[in-house]
Parts: sequence; structure tokens; C-alpha cells
Amino acid sequence: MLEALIFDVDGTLADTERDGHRPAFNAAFAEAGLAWHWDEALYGELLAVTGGKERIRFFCERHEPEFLLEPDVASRIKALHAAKTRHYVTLCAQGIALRPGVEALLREAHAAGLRLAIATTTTPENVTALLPADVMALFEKVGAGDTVPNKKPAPDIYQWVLAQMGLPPAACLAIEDSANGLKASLAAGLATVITRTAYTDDHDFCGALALLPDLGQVTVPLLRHWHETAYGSDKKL
Ligand code: XBP
Ligand code: MG
Repeated sequence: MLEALIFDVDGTLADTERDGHRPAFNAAFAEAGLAWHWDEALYGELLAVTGGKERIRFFCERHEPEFLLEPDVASRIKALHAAKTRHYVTLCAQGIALRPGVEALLREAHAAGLRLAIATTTTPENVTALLPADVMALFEKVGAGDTVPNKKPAPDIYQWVLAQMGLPPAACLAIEDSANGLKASLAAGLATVITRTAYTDDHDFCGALALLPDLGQVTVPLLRHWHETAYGSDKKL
């Protein structure tokens, strides 16, 4: 039986890469006096790596290798990332809209008795900053950031959330927006619904249970139906 929904955050609940993360990275770079600027196209490439600190290092490996030779580079990346988080939280306070259908689906699922959780690579305070308090309160568990050693596409954050909830993967559905997210959820054994974004439109979503432009038309009965197609009739479980 379907008991829980586990949501990714970035790209899934809101278009945060476009409206929050990319501008926040660029603001942090400018503040640090670095002449780095991540435009839309470059950022699309950098999204191959999840996690902000990991993404900065990946950018340097490709475009600014000499930065990695500086002493104490790990601390410099950490400081840049802390500044980026500060800018991101400010952008959230100014308002980043949830994607179509997200809030209605969360409320419908909660009212229907489904348990809700988050599995994201982003920093925990970013999640709290993004979601209005009454939406945040719908989630029973939040797995985020450096809680686990390996970020998506590793399954760690999903496995951590499942363990925290005491549920097997077959009792849950994951909702994701990206190929790295899908790899993580599938590797954790979770049937997964994809809500794609402009950044992830061309990703390979092989193995997804459903592929959608957004969550606007998604209802709890539809999710139960998809879950049933993945695992057979709920009644037999
Ligand atoms: C989201 C991300 C995040 C954000 C940055 O991946 O890749 O890294 O871009 O977050 P997913 P931090 O949606 O698959 O979880 O800078 O806080 O790490
Ligand atoms: Mg995502």
C-alpha cells in the first residue's frame, strides 16, 4: 500500500536553480571579488554535479584550475558556499514561488493520510527558507545536505529518509525533476514520478514511473494508481 511520498526540493517543489541557486552563487562570487559568472548555459552543465560545494569544485576543475592550487582551498570553497547560502536565503525571503500543483498536492496527500518527507542535496536551511512554515509542517522528515556522505545520484539520502520513517521503498513514491535525482531514487528502490524543468528537459528519465511537465494535474488517486502499476494491486500487498 502507498504510505508515503518523498519529495526532492530543487526543481521539484520550486524552480530554485533558476530563481535562487544560480543568482546566489553569482552574488557570492561577486562579493568575494571573483570575476566568475555562471550564465544559464554554463549552469546547466554544472548541474551535472549536485551539491553547491561540489559544484564550485567541479567548475574550478573545468574552468579555474589554478584556484584549486591555492592554499586552504577547501576552506575558501566552504566560505564561498556559506555566502551563497546567505544570498539564497535572502532570495527566498523575497519570495520564490512553488511550482504549479505542488502546494495543493502536498495538502491533499497530507489530508489523505499519506506521510510526507523530503530527500534533497541542498543545505537544510535552504529548505526552511524556501517553504512557508505551514507547508514545511506537512513534512514529517527532512533529509538534506551533508546528513549523508554521498549526495545524489547516490541513494544515500533516500535510504536515510526511509530508515528514519521505518518504511520499505515499496510503500513509497519519490517525486524528482532530474536524472541525478532519478538515479538516486531508483538506486534506493523507489518508484519515481518525474516533474521536469527547463534545466532537465533533455535528461534521460529511463525507468521513471511517469514523466510530467509539472504536478498541476496530479492527484492522490492518480499517484495511488501509478503506485499500483509499479507494485501490483494494493490489496495484494
Ligand atoms: C539540487 C542541487 C543543489 C543546489 C545547491 O539537487 O544540486 O545542490 O543546486 O544546493 P537535487 P547547496 O534537486 O537533486 O537535490 O548549494 O545548498 O548544496
Ligand atoms: Mg532536483
